[in-house]
Amino acid sequence: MFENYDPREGRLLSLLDVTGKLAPFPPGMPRLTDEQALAAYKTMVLSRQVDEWAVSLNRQGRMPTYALNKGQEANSVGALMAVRPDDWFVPAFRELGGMLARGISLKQYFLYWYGNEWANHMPVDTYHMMPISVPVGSQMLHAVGLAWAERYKGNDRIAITFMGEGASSEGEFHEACNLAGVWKAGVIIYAQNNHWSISLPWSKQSASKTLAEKAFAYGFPGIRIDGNDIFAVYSAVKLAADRARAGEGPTLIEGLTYRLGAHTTSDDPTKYRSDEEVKQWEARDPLLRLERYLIRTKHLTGEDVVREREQSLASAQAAYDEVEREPDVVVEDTFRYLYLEMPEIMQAQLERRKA
Ligand SMILES: Cc1ncc(C[n+]2csc(CCOP(=O)(O)OP(=O)(O)O)c2C)c(N)n1
Repeated sequence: MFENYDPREGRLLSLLDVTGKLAPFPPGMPRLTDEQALAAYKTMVLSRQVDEWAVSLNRQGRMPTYALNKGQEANSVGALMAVRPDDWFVPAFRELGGMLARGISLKQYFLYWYGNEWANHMPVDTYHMMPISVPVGSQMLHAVGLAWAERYKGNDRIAITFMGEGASSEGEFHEACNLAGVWKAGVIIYAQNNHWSISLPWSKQSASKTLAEKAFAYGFPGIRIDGNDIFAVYSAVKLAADRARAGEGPTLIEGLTYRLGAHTTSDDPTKYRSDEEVKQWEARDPLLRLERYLIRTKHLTGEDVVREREQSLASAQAAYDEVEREPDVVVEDTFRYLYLEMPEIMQAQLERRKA
């Protein structure tokens, strides 16, 4: 199937247009059902409301720096719905929707951005998720290792990892792709190409036309998809997951998307990108596209939309209030859990911090 969408020939998988109309599915293409689409919509609304509330909390002085997901929701929500709940989920830091699809609570998510180390104490056998990874690029290698380990143990579990397009400039991206190809690891590397690495555009990250085409040099397929189209995301990831589970190896998926908000609450994107560009992408908002589809197919009414937004905002507010009632964040916790035994250099840092 991937041969039909070779990025080197300028092909792109897109199924849902901006008016919410779904194209006929090519034979054999897995399809997100309408029931799943409605569930995805609810998760995306929640993700959007959480994001907007987080920015508001930051402006109120109640939330430290926060990384926004707004506009990118379809990528991780669609992807997580296309893998099994026990497949490894190895995120970067812009996969709130995927975390919600995996069943992570809002409180757990907010604890992380509040700076509480307990956010990373997640029962691994329940969520099969690695902690959020802020060091750009480091997580892809973990995913390849996990996928390979599962194969070694004779299991059919696979791994899916996320990255931004800027992370392809890191050495770890090369190392992860190279090993994944050599080992035929059951891994899906999902790059959310939101066009900007903070203020740096793709044209300054790479001379390659597409990110997806880099996969071919490592000996596995790469595909470019409309990352603001949840149907395309689901189909591509399901195909890649089936491939990985069958022992056929990795896939690199480049989801074309856009972060409609700032890089983080500390960033001002008006300094480096134009209003026209933002407007163009607002018209391709993944949430509105799905909403139009669900209204068109009578799975959703205008009243449902308002109710869903209100309930999601109320959940976000309640979850953060709960986080603020937790005992104070302990500085030592930041140091305590990285290594089984704290190396000397970290001990010295901790002493300095305490002083
Ligand atoms: C190794 C490393 N270098 C630099 C940073 C600072 N930093 C945080 S996000 C970011 C840009 C990442 O861009 P991209 O990979 O495209 O992901 P996006 O933020 O667009 O989702 C940078 C440089 C970091 N966190 N880690």
